[in-house]
Amino acid sequence: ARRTLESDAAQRTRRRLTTVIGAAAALPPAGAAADRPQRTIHDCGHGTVLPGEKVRGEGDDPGKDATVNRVYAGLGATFELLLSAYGRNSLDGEGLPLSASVHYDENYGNAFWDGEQMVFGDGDGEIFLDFSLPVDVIAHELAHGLTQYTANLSYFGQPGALNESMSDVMGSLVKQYTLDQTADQADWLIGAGLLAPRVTGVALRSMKEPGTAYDDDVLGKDPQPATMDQYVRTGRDNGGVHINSGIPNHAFCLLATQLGGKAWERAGQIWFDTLTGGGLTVDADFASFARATVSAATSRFGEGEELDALLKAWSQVGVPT
Ligand code: ASN
Ligand code: ZN
Repeated sequence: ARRTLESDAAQRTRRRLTTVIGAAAALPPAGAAADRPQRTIHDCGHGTVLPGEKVRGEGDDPGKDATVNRVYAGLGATFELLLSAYGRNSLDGEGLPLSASVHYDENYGNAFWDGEQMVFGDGDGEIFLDFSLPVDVIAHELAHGLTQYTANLSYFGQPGALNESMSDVMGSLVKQYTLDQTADQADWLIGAGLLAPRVTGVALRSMKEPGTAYDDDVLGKDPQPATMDQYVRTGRDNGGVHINSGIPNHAFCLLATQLGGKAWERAGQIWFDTLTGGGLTVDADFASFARATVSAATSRFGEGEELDALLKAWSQVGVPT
């Protein structure tokens, strides 16, 4: 029974908080369950009615559908990174249940967050395969929920590209976390394994070398810039949200590889603090985001190698701090 009780340290902390600020309620009750994900996966059966039929709930054994099982695991991996690395209990910080639907529509070549849940298409098999295949794509969609509950960056122009980039950063971090990779070992690709064999390319995007993920007759060439001098001014794609995200993506990759080690620990912490710390407005542009990362890094790590690497990374992509 001892195991189910609070540790001595937790009891000491509780007594101290209770006596000092009368805040016993700030700690979970003795013996409370650890934060756990609350996942539900639905099957749209190739229709477009959401969420579709529930096919797997939290704690259910894996079924026969590999897509369902991959999405369930991907939601779990994302929940786990948020909790273990950043101490956040789900997207809203309060244990929000995670809902996803698979087999959306016929040959649907995308995945998305609809404001309440994730949705995954199977692809057409000609250009795109099943969107549940890359764990970073699953985490990307989930991270749109995290952004919605925090900085709530608007989905157009530079704030939109920052919204997109935050999802790519979290996507890549979840992949690196599940593979236990260092920044040097990571491929920094988003959507590796998603392109059908006939497509000339390796992924949807590259954070290490934006603009090089594919060059194909049907898809065209990866349009992402790596630096501000290549910034794309366009009205398409909500003002280039999936295009100019290459610039903050590249800054993050430069920072993480310069620091070395596990990218979610220091570089990821700075980005997480920036997103959740209240220092961003919904219409933040690249420069104001960069300044917010500087303030987050300084609060978290002081004026050391993290700050030096951060300033260098923004300078390399041409964003002023
Ligand atoms: N897969 C895309 C994304 O999450 C869907 C979209 O354009 N919103 O960014
Ligand atoms: Zn996105």
